[in-house]
Amino acid sequence: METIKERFIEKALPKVEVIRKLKKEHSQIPVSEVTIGHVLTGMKGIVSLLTDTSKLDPQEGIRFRGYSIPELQKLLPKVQSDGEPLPEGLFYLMLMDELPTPENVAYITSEWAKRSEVPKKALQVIDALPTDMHPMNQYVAGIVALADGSKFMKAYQSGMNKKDYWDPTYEDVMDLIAKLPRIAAYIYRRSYHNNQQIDPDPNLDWAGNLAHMMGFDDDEVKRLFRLYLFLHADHEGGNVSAHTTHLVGSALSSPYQAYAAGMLGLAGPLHGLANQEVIKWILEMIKELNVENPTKEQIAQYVKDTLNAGRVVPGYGHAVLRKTDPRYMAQREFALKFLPDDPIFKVVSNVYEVVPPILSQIAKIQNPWPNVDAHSGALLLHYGIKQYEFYTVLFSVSRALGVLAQLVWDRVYGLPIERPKSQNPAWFMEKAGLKS
Ligand code: CMX
Repeated sequence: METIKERFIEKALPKVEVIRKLKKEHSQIPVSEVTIGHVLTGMKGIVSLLTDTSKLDPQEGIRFRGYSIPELQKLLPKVQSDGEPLPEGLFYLMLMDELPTPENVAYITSEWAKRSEVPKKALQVIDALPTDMHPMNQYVAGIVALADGSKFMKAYQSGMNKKDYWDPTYEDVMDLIAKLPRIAAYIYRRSYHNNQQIDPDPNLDWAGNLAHMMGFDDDEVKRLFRLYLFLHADHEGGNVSAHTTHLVGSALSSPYQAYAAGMLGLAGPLHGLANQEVIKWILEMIKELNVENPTKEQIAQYVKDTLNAGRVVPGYGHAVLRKTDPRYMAQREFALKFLPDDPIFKVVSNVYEVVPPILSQIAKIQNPWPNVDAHSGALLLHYGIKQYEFYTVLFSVSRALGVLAQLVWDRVYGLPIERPKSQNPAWFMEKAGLKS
C-alpha cells in the first residue's frame, strides 16, 4: 500500500470509532428542530449532514479543515513564493486533515499525472456529441463514460467486505480527479478550437496543466488557474453539488456516478452556472447600453430592470453567507494585482458598489452581497477565455476536490443510504391546524 493511503486509514480508524460511538450511544440527542418553514425554504439551517472537509460561517465564509482562505494562501505550498496555493495541497488537507508538506503535494501531483490518461472509450463518447452541446453536458457525459472503469464497482461486484469500501473509493477518487483536466481541456479544444488537442506537460502541476492543455501557457493564466481551482473546491456539505454527490454516493453508486450527479446540480443557474450567467448579464448590459463602461446610475437602472423582469441578479446572494464571499475578495485581490485596468473588472467593481444597496432594500433577500461567481468570469475573460458557457466546467474540476475527498470519508465511516421522509400538503396543513 502507498504511503498516503496507509497514513489515511491510520488517521481515519479512530474517527470511525467516534462515529460508531455517537450512533450507538447518542443517537437520540436532538441537533436541529425542523419546522414547516424549513421544509418550504429548502431545508436551510437544518443540521442533518456529516461533513469533514469544510465548514461555512455566514459572517466569515469558508474554512477548510479549520483554515480560512487567507490562512491557506500563506500556509499551502505554492509554485512561486508570492503565488497561489496549489489545489493539490488543499485536497491533501481535506483528505488527510493535516497541512501538507511540499513533498506531500509533489506526491499528489505525480500520482495524478500517472493516473491522468483518459481511456479512448470516454473520448469517443464525447466525440459523439455535437460540438455546440453545452460544455457541462459534454463534461458529465465524459465522466459517466469513465464510470465503467470504476474500481469500486468492480470490487463490489466481486463481493468486497463493507469495511473495505473506502479503499477502491480512494482509488477511483484519485483516478477521477487526475483525469478531469484532460476531459475539460478536451471539450474546450473540441468545441472552440477545431478539435486541435494539446498534450499535457509532464512537468506541470494539475492546475497549470489544465491551463496548458486548454492552450494558455502564459504564467499568469497558470497562476489564475491555481487560484481558481483552490477557491472553488468545497463549500460545506449542504450545497447542491456536495449534497448530491454525497446522496448519490450513499446508494453506493461509484464515485464517478456520484460526482457526475453532483455536477449536474452544479450546472443549475442558481448554483455553479451562475458564473456564466454573471458574465452573460454584464456583456448584455454593455451591449444594450451601447457603452464600454456603464456609469453606476446606468448599472443601477439595469439591476432594477432585471429585478422587475422577475429575474435574479446573478452572482449576488447566498443561502448561507451574509457578507461578501471571501472567495470573491481573493479574486478581487488577484485582479487588483494583475489586471487593475481591465474594463470588465472595472464594471464588476462598479456592480459591487451598486448592487448590495439595491438588494438590501428588498426585505425577502437574505444576503445582498456578492458570491464567488460574481467575479470569476471577469478574470477568465481577461486572459482570453471568452467562451463563458465553459466556465462551470472549470468550477466542476475544482469542486471534485472537496466532494470526492468527502466521499472517501463517507465510505470510511460506512454512512448509510440517505432516505428522508416526505409528506403531502394535507399532512402539513393538518400539522398547522388547517383544514385541507
Ligand atoms: N437577485 C434577485 N432576487 C434574489 C437574489 C438575487 N441575487 N438573491 C435572492 N433573491 C430572492 C430569491 O429568489 C427569493 O425570492 P422568492 O422568495 O421570490 O423565491 C428571495 O430573494 C429569498 O432568497 P434568499 O433566502 O435570500 O436566498 P436563497 O437561499 O433562496 O437563494 C441563491 C440563494 C444564491 C440561489 C440566490 O441568492 C440567487 O438566486 N442568487 C443569484 C444566483 C447566484 O448567484 N447563484 C450562485 C450562488 C453561489 C454558488 O452556488 O455558486
